[in-house]
Formats: sequence, C-alpha cells, structure tokens
Amino acid sequence: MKIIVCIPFLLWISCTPRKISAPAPVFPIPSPEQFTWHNLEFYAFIHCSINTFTDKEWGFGDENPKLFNPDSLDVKQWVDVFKEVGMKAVIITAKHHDGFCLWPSAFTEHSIKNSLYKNGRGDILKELSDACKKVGLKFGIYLSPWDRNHSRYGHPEYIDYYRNQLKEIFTNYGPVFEMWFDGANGGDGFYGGSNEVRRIDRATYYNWPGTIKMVQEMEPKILFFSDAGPDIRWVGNERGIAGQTNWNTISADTLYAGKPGITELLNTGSEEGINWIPAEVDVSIRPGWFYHESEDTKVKTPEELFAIYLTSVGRGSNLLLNVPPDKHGRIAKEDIRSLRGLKELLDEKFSRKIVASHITSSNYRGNSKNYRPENLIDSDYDTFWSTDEVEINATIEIGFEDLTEINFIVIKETIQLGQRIKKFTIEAKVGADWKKVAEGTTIGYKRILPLAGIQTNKLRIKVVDAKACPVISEIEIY
Ligand code: FUL
Repeated sequence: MKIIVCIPFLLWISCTPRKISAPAPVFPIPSPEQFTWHNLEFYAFIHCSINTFTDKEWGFGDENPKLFNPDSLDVKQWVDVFKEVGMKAVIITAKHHDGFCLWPSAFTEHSIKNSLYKNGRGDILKELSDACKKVGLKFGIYLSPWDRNHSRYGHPEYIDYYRNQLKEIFTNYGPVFEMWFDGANGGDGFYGGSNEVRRIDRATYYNWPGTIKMVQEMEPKILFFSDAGPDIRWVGNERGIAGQTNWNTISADTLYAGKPGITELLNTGSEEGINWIPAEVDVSIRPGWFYHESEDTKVKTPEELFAIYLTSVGRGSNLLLNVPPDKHGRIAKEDIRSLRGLKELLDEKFSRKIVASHITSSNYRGNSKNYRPENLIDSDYDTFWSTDEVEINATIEIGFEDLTEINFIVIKETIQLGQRIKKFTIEAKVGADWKKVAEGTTIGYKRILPLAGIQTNKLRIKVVDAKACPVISEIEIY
C-alpha cells in the first residue's frame, strides 16, 4: 500500500511546540495554608506568665494572680527584635498549664484582670496581636488544654469553659495563623482547691474534632499543631532536631499519644503517610521555657542556634524558637545578643549566592524549557526542573568559572507536587575525580547541606531514588 504523506503537514507537526504537561502530583500534598506556613521557616514562641514570677516551669494552679506584675512590659520591643532577626511570626502561651490567662477572660477570675499589670486593665493578647499587625508578623496562640486551676477540669463542664475561651480569643484577637495544642494533659493540680490528681482519657475527653470544627468556623485558614496534627505535628523532641530523614507525610491514624516509638515516628514522618502533616521544631533559647534569672548565663550561643537552624529549617521543618520575656516583661539582653549573633551568622553564610557558569541535567522533561535545569538557579521558587516520567535517577551538573570554595548547598523540592525524593548524593570534582561530599534521604521544602569549604569548579547532584520523577524548584550554592 502506498501512503501519501503531505509534506506541509509533516512540517507543521514537527514545528508546532507540543505542550509538555507538568508531572502529576504525588499525594498527599500541602494545603495552600500549609504551603504558606512552610514559607515562614522561623518564628518566635513566647512563654510569659505567672511562672515568670514564681521561678517555676509548671505552676500548680493555686498562684495568686497579683503575682503577675511585669513593670515595663513592651510588646513592641519583642516584635521589633523578632522582625530584626528575620522571624516571620509569634506564638504566645495565652494560658499555660496553671490556668492563668493573659487576656481578661469573662469566664474566670484567674487572669490578668486580677493582676497588678496595668492595674488589671491590661490585655497582652490584644497588645501583641496589634503589635504583630503593625510590623507584619503572623500571630499564633497556645491555649493549654490542661488547666490545673479550674475546678471542673476532668469533667464535661471544663470542655465548655475551654471552648468559650477559644471563642473569646478567635472573635477578639484574630487573625490567628496557628493554634498550639500542648501534649501535657492531666495530673495533679489545685483544681479549685481540691488538690488532687485528675486523669483524663486523652483520646476522648476534649472531643478534638468538635473543638477543631468550632474554631475552623471562626477562622477557616487556621492550622492546628499538636503531637498528632491534624495540620502540623510535633517533631518528637524539644532539642531542636528534626529527622535526617524528614517526611512531611505521615498517617494521622497511626498517631496516638503513648504509642511506643511515637517520638521516632514524629521525628521522621513516614514515606507511606497518607496525610501532609509537617513537623514543627519547638525549642527554647534557654534551658527552660519560662524566664529564670539563674539561666541568664545559659542562653544558647549564636553558634548553638545556628546548629539548631541547620537541624530544623535545614531539614525541611519550621523553627519555633522560644524567647521568654523577663520579670519586667522585656526580652533579656542576653537573648537579644544571641539572636543578633544568629542573624549575623545567617547573613554571613547565606546572603551571597555563588553564581554558576553553567547548569545541565541528564534529562529534562520533554526537553521543554518549562522544566529545564536553568530553572533551578533562577531564584524563582515557582519555576522548576523535572524529568521525563521514567527518569528517576537523574543527575544535575553545576559548573563555576573558577575553582570555588563551597560551604553550603541548599535544595528546595517543589512540594506543591508532593515530596518525592528518597535518596540523593552530592559530588564535587576534585582534580580529575568526582568525590562524594554529601548524601541524604529526603529534601522537602528546604534542605541545607554543609560542604565544609570544598574547593571545586563542578558539583553533581544525583537523585538516587524517588517516589516518582523528581521535581526541584531551586538549588542555591554558598
Ligand atoms: C510542653 C509544656 O509542658 C512546656 O511547659 C512548654 O509549654 C512546651 C512548649 O510544651 O509540653
């Protein structure tokens, strides 16, 4: 049979650019609010309450509200310092386990309204949420579910009390970007004078689904943090260390308090996880969460904070760094010194990108410029490099004009399409040979790899294993 082919048609087929479709997402993926949360990276935690004046970490719940008396509390000082050092938000303990409230709640006498602060007319939630709005920081709330002051803790009436307080907070102080539900729950306490031990069933007592729904109706974009999510998970320790392997994915139904090995699971997440619940790293700049004068000499140094930055933000988590105001209600000079030192280190290490002279990859999707390797070094997270569907083991090569000293490489996966990479290596050309200088498992929103000042004019990043074809937004070299 003779096939007559029309030459102009063939020419048209070969010249018309085919639209190469982007890789399909590998589920689960972050919600838009979770994606915005990933972008925050670094923010402050404030513990300032009755414990600041009793020198305790956990108040019993029988403290006299008059003890709370910061004589020069200055929320502007807090937010200015946080802003100056690059933090993007603040989360405050509106009520810690002792039950004392930093706003004049209508549902209890155990609050700031009966303290000496501003003769009972102060409202720290209002002051701080206003100050955050002014400087452009997001505002978050920690409201301890456990309440060692409340007489009905452990009984159904307390749940109404807790929900009424949430209503007060969310109607008066929003927008609130993150709500922190602490894991410490039940035990001994004052409980309105009963002075006894009260245990609760953590799985059922609070009816979390109902409480969460109620808050979501008031604040639809809110993200909930707890040991088990549902939006952000605890990282499993308070030392500032996310897992070397850090999946943003985990299955919510595999998480329950008291489960053996839960802290390890929270630390690494799980490759097969069916929910997107990234880890937040909470750690204090001091040994305690509250201010204690005796810890003025124990404030973490800039170098220690930088190491924590690398094991949190540098492993794809967010860093929630606690900076507790002192008895005057001000951030202590020792803490400010360390925070400024950290900022200097971050600027010194990460403000001058090394410019690559060329970048190539073993494959890029459909040879389309939408997915070409140049997208990796265009300082635009929204553009990305990806490969053809079956090309999982891809290699990216980056060259420099001269022999260059390299201290850090930062890799950012395009997480809106799912977290995919399971294993990668980095090699540097040293003389005539390629030398492995780093390797890792997951990448996620951001992975920082220290390269110890290696001298090279070529780097090679190899994706060794991935859930599907890799998708990377940015590679930065410092
Ligand atoms: C813990 C609490 O018991 C500590 O006091 C502190 O608030 C920390 C952030 O969470 O579970």
